[in-house]
Amino acid sequence: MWQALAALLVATVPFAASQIDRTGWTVTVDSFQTGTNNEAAKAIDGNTGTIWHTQWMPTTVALPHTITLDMKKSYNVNGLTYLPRQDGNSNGNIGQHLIQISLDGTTWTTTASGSYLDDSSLKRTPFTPVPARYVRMIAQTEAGGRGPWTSAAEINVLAAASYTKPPTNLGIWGATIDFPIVPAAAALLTNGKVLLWSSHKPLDFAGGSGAGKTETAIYDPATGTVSRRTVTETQHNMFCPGLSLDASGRPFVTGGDDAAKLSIYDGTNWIAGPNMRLQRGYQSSTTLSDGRIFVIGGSWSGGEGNKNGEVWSPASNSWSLLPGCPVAPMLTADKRGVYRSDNHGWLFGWKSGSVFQAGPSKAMNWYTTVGTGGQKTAGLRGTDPDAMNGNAIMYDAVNGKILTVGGAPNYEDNQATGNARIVTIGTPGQTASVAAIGNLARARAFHNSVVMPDGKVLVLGGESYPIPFSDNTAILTPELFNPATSSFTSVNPESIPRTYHSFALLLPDATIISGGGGLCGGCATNHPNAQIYSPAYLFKADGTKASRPVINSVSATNVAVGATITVSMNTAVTRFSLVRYGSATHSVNTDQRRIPLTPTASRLSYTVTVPSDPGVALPGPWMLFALDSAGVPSVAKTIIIRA
Ligand SMILES: [Cu+2]
Repeated sequence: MWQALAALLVATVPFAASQIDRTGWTVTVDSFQTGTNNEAAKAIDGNTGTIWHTQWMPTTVALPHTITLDMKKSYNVNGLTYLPRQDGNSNGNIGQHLIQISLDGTTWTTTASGSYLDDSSLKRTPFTPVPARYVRMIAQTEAGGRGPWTSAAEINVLAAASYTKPPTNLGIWGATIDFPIVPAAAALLTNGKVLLWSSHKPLDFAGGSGAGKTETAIYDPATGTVSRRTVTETQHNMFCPGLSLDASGRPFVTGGDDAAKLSIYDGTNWIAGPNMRLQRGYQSSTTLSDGRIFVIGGSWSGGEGNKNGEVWSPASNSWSLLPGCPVAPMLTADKRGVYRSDNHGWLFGWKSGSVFQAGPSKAMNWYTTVGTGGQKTAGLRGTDPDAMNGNAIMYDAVNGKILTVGGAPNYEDNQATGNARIVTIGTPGQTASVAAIGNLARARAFHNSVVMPDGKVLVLGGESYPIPFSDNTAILTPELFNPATSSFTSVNPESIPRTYHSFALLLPDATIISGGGGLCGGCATNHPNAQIYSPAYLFKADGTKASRPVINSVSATNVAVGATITVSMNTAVTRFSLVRYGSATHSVNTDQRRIPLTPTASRLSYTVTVPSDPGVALPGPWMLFALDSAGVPSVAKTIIIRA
């Protein structure tokens, strides 16, 4: 990572299209201070020393405040930059906001929302290209909560190279969501919100070992609001951690920059757990069939080598080393040695307390966590090379089906692979069966993959030549895996690179959030934002929104494995699925997995049965989706499954 900092000095910013010349524009605002040279035009005068400021005397004017730019003709636009005041005063820095565009000044479309960091740095909000004559910012809060003011030194609009209306049958990227941090890690919470965090700093990782704090944010999809919180309670810099959702859905964060620590978030409070036995960073963890959590690897932090397995037990809230779970069989042959070769394991908690390790090493392994642990080879992943920073996704847990996709032999500075394999597992300890399928059209590493309610898997972002903190070979076009054909199709591109330190997660409304990337201070590759993708299944053939089946009620939301759940629908559906809540950091998401369910029906009342093996239906929170005959999914009901 340290050596990679040199590379960012020459990195380019793909979205940094040119600023549109503001000559002749007019600007209108809801409020400005008279008599102090703070009129609206100061936001587009090219002078960073002058500011637009809303009225503060003799009385203040309440938020929200709006500034509207009339560019006098239509442009294809794909972003806005906001420079807060540069005079050392923070009053009026914009926090929560909306960015909207219009062709006629009457009908407005939101292209971005979210919250900016409360500092004087330039705020860049890229968004999906769109034609617009008018652009407006609505400031909903003052970033520091100091008063009801809004101020701006400069606002610029960025021109897109081109604009093509994206076809809905390839899914649609929604408005950009701005965050006050670069989210390098994320987890879906059982309250429907998304927890995000960076390091001890909002936009930078450097110098964080021992910092004892983490910058976090929470995004609420229901309201669009983004809140920020500095977490000091657990004295843990959670940058580059291991991450799992425990049996009750709590993000369980191990190691990283503060390499022995354990922090658990219960949705309200951060709780310090016992230190791990070994110090780790870039380890992986997975929740087990009995609700314990297994951790292995992690030489990026806390010393190099021999990062063998250990397990946390919720019953005793303590860690135990597992001497029978050596890390050696799962090392890659990385040119940087063990510092990189034990990173980011592809772990799956499975039957009878076992763990299946599908990669990134070309060797696959079984671990057992019973007693003092055990390890057994599971064979090679076909002819696949080591695939660091690739993905493995269990898209059908009932049949033990795992898609592996992408990655690179070395952590950085080498060509990624586009290889894809279907790995099938069954009884723990048995050699896995491996089938090669058609490659990705675009080789990539540092990407993320998300399993969807219908069993398809969206592969997003990444770089074809992985270099941390670089977007030079960023891949903007996601590819959609169809398990029925074992093939990939390209969908509408993202507008923002999602490479190193990015994340993606399925949301309960069956959309996918893709965000983050960077966390390198003043670099050009910081992406403190996300976008939400609405897959094609949410649209009709004519491009209008599909009408979605609605789960009126479920007979239980907290069930044991093997339980039956009766689901009352508003309309006929043909299938159901359970998708476990996800967590994501550094291209690893050991939490998500999908269980297809075949219902029995009595009119609009459907009965589904949760698998009886807790290694398949891993304990924790799951999203229950109903799908109609056209494949349109409902919004999910959350079901907690107990071992
Ligand atoms: Cu990292």
